[in-house]
Amino acid sequence: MVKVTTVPTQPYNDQKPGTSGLRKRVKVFQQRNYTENFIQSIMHVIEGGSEGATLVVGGDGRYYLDEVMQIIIQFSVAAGIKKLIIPQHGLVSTPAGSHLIRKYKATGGILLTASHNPGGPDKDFGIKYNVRNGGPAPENVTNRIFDISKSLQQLTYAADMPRVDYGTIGTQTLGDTLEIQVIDSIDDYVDLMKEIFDFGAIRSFLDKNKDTFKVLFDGMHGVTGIYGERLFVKEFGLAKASCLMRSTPLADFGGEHPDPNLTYAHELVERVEKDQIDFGAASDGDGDRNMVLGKHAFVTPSDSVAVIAHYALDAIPYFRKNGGVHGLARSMPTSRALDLVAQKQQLEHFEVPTGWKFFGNLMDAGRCSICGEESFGTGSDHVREKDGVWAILAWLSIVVHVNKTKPGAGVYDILQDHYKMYGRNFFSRYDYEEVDGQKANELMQHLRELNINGQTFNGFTVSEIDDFEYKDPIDGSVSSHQGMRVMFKDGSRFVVRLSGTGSQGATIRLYVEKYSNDPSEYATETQKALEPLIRVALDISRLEHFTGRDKPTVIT
Ligand code: VG1
Ligand code: CO
Repeated sequence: MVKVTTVPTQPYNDQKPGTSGLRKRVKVFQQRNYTENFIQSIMHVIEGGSEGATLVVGGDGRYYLDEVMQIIIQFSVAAGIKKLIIPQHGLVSTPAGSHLIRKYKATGGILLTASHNPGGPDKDFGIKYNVRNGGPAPENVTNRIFDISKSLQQLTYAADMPRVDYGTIGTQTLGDTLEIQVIDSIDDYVDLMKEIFDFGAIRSFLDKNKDTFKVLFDGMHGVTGIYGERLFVKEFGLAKASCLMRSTPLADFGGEHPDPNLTYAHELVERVEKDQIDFGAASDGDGDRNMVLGKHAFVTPSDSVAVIAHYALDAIPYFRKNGGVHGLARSMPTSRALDLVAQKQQLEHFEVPTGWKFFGNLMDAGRCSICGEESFGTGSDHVREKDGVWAILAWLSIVVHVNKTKPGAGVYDILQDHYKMYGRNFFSRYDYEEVDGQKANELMQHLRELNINGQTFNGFTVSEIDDFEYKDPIDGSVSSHQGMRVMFKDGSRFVVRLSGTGSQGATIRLYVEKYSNDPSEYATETQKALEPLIRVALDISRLEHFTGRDKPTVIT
């Protein structure tokens, strides 16, 4: 017998979802009723009301997952939810979760992840609400969640319910109406990938070149290990011992940052060079980010989305099946390499604020097929989240495609060919983590007040400064203050914005971009190519003065 009770609660005032859900230290979520309040607030914003709704619930397997799964079940019973679809053991990547919401026509989903942030009792947890289209809730919904949370007075839930097991596939009923369906979490996603890519071609390429083309996938002890194993070992026939590393999901990600970049995936980076790996790839804790490497080659995410867009129609069957590529989009700080592909292919393209939620409307309207962010996020309209495994399979498909006419071509050659066609957009991001919040705001204020149009710094003449504002072309909603952009006459630019995903202090992100169509520069190392511009950016922003930092925490 399930007993529902209503108890008083005290609201918290800091439950504002950031760029992608509410992310805080586990200790914060463990405060009295903290998690309960937030889940209750979500129950109040479910489209069409919680009664009769279907939700997909799962996460990246990080510490505290089970406690929150149980809380969600307790509130679902009380809120009259009709059905919860739970991937076995509650494990699901963010893009696979997005797919489940779409495939099973659920009302929405609750994804339990703090993405690439570390996990464990002293690290981070996160709760994200996704809506019917499978994408992160748009700002009008997250704002409502926040408003409700600030004045919440009571909680209605099945407080004393015994723990519900979701380790076994099957269906159970709780209370009068709640059906809990535990499903295989990998099948649906792998089926989707099979519809998108030519698995036969990938498998036969890897088989034919098994002595010369080496693949290594780094799951970073996040959730994608389970998909990686199914794909690379079972579907593509590679040997587990040689093609996978860190593929077991762990609650603390092995104590590391599950963030696929040159800093945190250094073990993969080293192995790619040492073991002469032709194709190295990694994904983050919740599987929406990706990094692709080759021998002597690192694909910057900004280039990645441009290269994928360039080859999409020829190398990825999905786009042919869907009548072509219908528009491209990137987040504002992402380099403009993608714009050049859009111009060449005469495709509509969009520049949106940072955060995947801004792509959803464009995709739903059929105006964006492929999009990306500089933060190792790449994806398409097959789901409404960025998709790390998808991006990795897209690159593998491009390698297979290019090898038809250029046997032996690898990631390095594909990049150099791209630069020859379009020129190269050098791009780098400097992150300053855990900076004092007030100092970070002072820095932004300083940038807003700058009056330096026409002035020249170290050879770079300022042409325009603005605070990026986006008007959604579909629903007309406006998002302001999305980052300060300083543009120069030669087309270079830098951008400064504050992170919306950090859980401690403020993180300042500085993005720097410079275009070159001088072939003698295409092989130049990024930091070297950007050095003069970075100095100008630090000079104009007075970053060192405001933060007291003489170097960033992470460079990507
Ligand atoms: C960061 C990235 C942004 C990304 C977001 C969520 O946000 O810059 O591009 O969409 O993380 O990615 P911010 O506000 O910290 O810059 V994930 O993989 O953490 O869900
Ligand atoms: Co992520």
